[in-house]
Amino acid sequence: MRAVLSIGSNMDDRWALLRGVRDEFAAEIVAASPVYSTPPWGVTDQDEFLNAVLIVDVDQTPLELLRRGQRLEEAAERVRVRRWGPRTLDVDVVTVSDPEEITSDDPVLTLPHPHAHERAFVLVPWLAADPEATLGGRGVGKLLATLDPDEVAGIVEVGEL
Ligand code: PH2
Ligand code: MG
Ligand code: MG
Repeated sequence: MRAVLSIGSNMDDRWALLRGVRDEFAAEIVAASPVYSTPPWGVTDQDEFLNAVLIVDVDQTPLELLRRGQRLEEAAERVRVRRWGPRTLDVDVVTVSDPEEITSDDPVLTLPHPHAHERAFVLVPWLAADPEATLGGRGVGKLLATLDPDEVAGIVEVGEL
């Protein structure tokens, strides 16, 4: 199956943490976005994030992929302090396709990610990794056009993953 992963960090060595995820999936990556500096979304009194998107082909179930991401979060000594708060590493499964996009209302792994469509820090990197990307049947470029232009403009490319 193919999956879109949104990865983010706003604590410790953010570049090394994101590159650790890239290394974990090295053999399975189909496309990777650049890295972006992004203002914190949701809880705004925290440091800027680095965000990127990886598109991977994995021979796993969605839940196995989620656990794999969570193991990377644990290895980064991620502590869940508060919802949407600071984190060393976040690995979110945005969509899974096999080959059609899978939907799931399982609270452990809701697919597609329930906030992806409204987050410029997910959609901008995703579109860079895959200009043809769709989410729930809608083009990611079209979804981006529905967001606040200031929010989109805040997503600034800062280098390669
Ligand atoms: N993740 C969150 C909450 N807010 N803001 C940015 N810019 N990037 C993130 O990855 C992020 C966030 C919850 O996972
Ligand atoms: Mg998240
Ligand atoms: Mg998460």
